Amino acid sequence: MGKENSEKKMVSVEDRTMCEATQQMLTKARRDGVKLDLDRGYEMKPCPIGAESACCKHCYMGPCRLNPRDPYKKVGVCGATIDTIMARNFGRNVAAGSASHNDHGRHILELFRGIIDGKVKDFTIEDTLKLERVAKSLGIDVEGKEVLEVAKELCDELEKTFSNVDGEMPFTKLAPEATRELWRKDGVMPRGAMLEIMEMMSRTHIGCDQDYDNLMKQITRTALADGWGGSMVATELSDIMFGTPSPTLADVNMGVLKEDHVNIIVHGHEPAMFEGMLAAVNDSFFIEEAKAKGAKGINLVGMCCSGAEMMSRHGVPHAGNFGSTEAIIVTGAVDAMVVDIQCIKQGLAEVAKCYDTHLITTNPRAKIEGATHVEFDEIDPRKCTDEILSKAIARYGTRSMPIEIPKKIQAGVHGFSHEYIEYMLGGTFRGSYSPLNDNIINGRIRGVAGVVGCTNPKVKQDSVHVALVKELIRNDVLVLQTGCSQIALAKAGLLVPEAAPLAGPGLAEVCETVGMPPVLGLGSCVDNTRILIAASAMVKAGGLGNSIADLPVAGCAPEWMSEKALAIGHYFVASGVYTVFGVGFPTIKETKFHDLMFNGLEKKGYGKWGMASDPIEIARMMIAHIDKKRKQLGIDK
Ligand code: CUV
Ligand code: SF4
Repeated sequence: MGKENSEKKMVSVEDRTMCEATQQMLTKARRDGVKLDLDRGYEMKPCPIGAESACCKHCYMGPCRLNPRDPYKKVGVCGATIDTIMARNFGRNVAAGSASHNDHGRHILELFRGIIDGKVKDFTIEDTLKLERVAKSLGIDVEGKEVLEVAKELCDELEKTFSNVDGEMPFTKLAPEATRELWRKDGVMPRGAMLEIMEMMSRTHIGCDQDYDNLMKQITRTALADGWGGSMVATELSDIMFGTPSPTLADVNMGVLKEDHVNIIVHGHEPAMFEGMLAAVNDSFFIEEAKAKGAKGINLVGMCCSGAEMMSRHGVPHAGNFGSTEAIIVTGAVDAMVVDIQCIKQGLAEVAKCYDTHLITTNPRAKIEGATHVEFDEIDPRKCTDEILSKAIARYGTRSMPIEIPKKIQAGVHGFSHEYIEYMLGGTFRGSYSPLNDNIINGRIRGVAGVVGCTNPKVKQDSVHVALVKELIRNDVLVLQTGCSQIALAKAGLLVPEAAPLAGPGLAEVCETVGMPPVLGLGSCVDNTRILIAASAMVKAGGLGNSIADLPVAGCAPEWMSEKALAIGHYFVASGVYTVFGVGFPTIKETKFHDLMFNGLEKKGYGKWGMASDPIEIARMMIAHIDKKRKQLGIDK
């Protein structure tokens, strides 16, 4: 009877995901009796009070639950109002998201210092031109200095991103002056990330900051300490160490797995371990080992954000986004899934066990019960990568499961760094402004949208991303992408110049002239900072106002799920961008805090939040905002 019930409730795989490869694997998993996140997500009934952030568990007088339908009727035991409770919850979400990116950025900085000190020998400074450019942009005098000298000064300067207790975070210098003036005037200029996150946590303790407007200031500062802080450090230093991406052809989707190869998937966020793996799989010793076991070779592919980063930099194939990480193990063809930090579902351990796949954690900050831990150390990367290769090759040799790899594969162009976008659309001045600004002013390009972020099993995987982006480009909005969203559109075949006819006539003309796709893939989540830098460059190129808030741009994370996404969303809002989230939003509409986020911030000169779940509705909201900005700029002919 229980079984009958659950079968009746089973939603068709086509309703869980629009990714055909993932559908195929979900069908197989159901047949095999293995439960995936895509089905768990459907079966979970989220707490309706928590979903709207109407509960607080910041002390043990509670937890206190307020009524989302009548939010001002009650207060918590301590007297906290709904606005205080929502602001504190949101603040702690943003603190966690900002902490994740800053921890990642600080780790990258440590690697950079290790190279400078000579302790790290397996990595190097790949892009010395970018090193100089970034150092100069922070006011470091590079004249007549050796590479290592400049690197050391840059490293010392960027250390302040994390450790400053006063002053202004280094990379905020890159923002337009008017935007920085606003931050200074309101007292939200970020100092050091560790300080901002600590202060966010302390101010949200019971009985501390209980004014939602004042809390918003620290929330804003904590978010800015992500976008103009740790995330930007991660992107810029990774480019300097591993190379700045330029357009690269890469294959995406589960068809990148090869039945007759040892398949190793790397999934996570930090590039160092993946770079180490890439070096190790080309070692002839292991290739011979693999051949001795009957394999044709070793196939290294990525997933999620580190996958997106490696695809951008080196054209490493990408097997799928967040919604497909459990599903791909169902192929039986994954000999090892190697992970580091963030967005790694604990459920992977169970699925890996069912399909005899090695799930290998590599980072001391992220172990998983039931997984094998092989720690990665930058000073001796081969110790870890060699052990992983041995395990994966041995598993190939003893494969006993039937293998089923979905034959889906899609080529696309990835790796549009902000430098490349500037070069491609702004390098040569034609009119009074850069060609990108010219094309916006003359209306061929109506505006620019960033469509980014996760997939979420609450909604049909990829479907909102794909429908939204198609609608935006159809309306001549150039789309910039990162993270799991970029992978969704890559699978849908839009990251190729041949997709230009799907764009409106103006954008299509620009794409055809330049030879670029209407949708540009910028990389991983930390690479959202490339959008901040590109937006700042648009302001500096002239003709489109004085601050980021003046630009005809908008952002969206249509299938978001993580606290990092909230931190990213809020740093875009705080930098001046209208940012729409899909799925749902942890606030109650009829409250003062919600009104501050969705209206009030814009009146103070920032961007603002928006929320809608239907992709066409989201597109309409973003385009309406772009049109409003065009009108304010007087370019709405
Ligand atoms: Ni960092 S944060 S699911 S991997 S985009 Fe993908 Fe991106 Fe969200 Fe996570
Ligand atoms: Fe309840 Fe206040 Fe304690 Fe929160 S801090 S749990 S609202 S008493």
